Amino acid sequence: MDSTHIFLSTTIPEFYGTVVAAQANFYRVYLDENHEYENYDFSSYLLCTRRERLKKIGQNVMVGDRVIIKKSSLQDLRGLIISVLPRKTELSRPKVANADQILLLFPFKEPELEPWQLSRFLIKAESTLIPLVLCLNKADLIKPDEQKKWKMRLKKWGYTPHLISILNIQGIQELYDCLQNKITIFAGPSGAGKSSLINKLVPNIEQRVDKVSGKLRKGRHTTRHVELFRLPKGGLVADTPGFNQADLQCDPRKLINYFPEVRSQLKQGECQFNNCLHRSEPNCIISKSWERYEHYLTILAEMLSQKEVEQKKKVQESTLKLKIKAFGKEVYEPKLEIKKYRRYSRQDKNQRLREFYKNGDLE
Ligand SMILES: Nc1nc2c(ncn2[C@@H]2O[C@H](COP(=O)(O)OP(=O)(O)O)[C@@H](O)[C@H]2O)c(=O)[nH]1
Ligand SMILES: [Mg+2]
Ligand SMILES: [Zn+2]
Repeated sequence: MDSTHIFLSTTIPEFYGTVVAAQANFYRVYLDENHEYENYDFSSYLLCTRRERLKKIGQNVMVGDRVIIKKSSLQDLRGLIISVLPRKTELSRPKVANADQILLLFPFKEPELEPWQLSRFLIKAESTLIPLVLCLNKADLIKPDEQKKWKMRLKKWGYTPHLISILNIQGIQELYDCLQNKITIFAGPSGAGKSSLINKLVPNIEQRVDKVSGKLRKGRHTTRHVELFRLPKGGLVADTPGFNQADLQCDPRKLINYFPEVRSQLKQGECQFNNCLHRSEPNCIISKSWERYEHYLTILAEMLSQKEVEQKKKVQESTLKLKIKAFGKEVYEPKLEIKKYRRYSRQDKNQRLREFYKNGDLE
């Protein structure tokens, strides 16, 4: 080892960075700029592993995590993740930490904008409690007055959507501004234009764009791994293969909170019953005359029957035990079947041996 190397390795401080991709035990990390190192090229990514101690304490590293990195030399494009900073938010599907907002992208046409499907995606996104940006794409395929009608309608739903066309570059700059210096997760049905939008916003990447084809005119999912892409002027975006409206799941009592058009009513008072589901209970403060009230009732019924099925399962599957993990997270874990899996402790073994000799029997 030459003297400059020793000099560097003892003086290189820790760097801060963001994990943009993860695969097996390797992490791609993008470092924050550090003005002490004027000549260092902060545009390149580091390939990192995580410190052994993090594994031992069960600290996982997620895409989106803010991390502290140790490097052995300034030039080396590798690094070691020595700690993970506390997360602001955590999404499970896709597994992303610190998302600032979800951008829900829907097309006006191809496939046709469908209120019920849009509503489900909106509720799913709202249930994450991460701020939501609604964006309607392919504005080139419908007339301006139709666009306006949708805008008015969605205003009544509590949203101010961005109307864009990736094809005509309509509304892209305004959208770009709202993505700056934030981590944004793109969600929406396949065929909406998520990959096309990422291609437009991030230079030099070629996300596969699905051909809208087949009888259903639905694009296929081609995006698999979650990866954050850097916007030229700051900010990170990711596509989401896993964000699906079909797996909507929430506490029936919380469902009403995911409808912004009535959320304010909840702040103005209280229903007579604190477990009110806002159907036909007496002295309920939620009005019944809003367009999506039907959606609310249908999804509520779905959530209630889901809950019922779950509760039945819980009773039946007494082979599961409930474990309360960090932050009060409830996790069901299988009880180990004693005969098959449980290892006997040494004390147990000795006891069994003693009994074996005492009884003189052979198993
Ligand atoms: N007419 C029109 N087509 C678009 C627009 N944006 C995307 N598309 C098309 O919509 C299809 C699906 O796009 P893609 O980006 O793969 O959608 P994803 O499934 O959400 O990733 C492709 O054929 C795109 O060329 C647009 O603004 N206008
Ligand atoms: Mg795609
Ligand atoms: Zn009520």
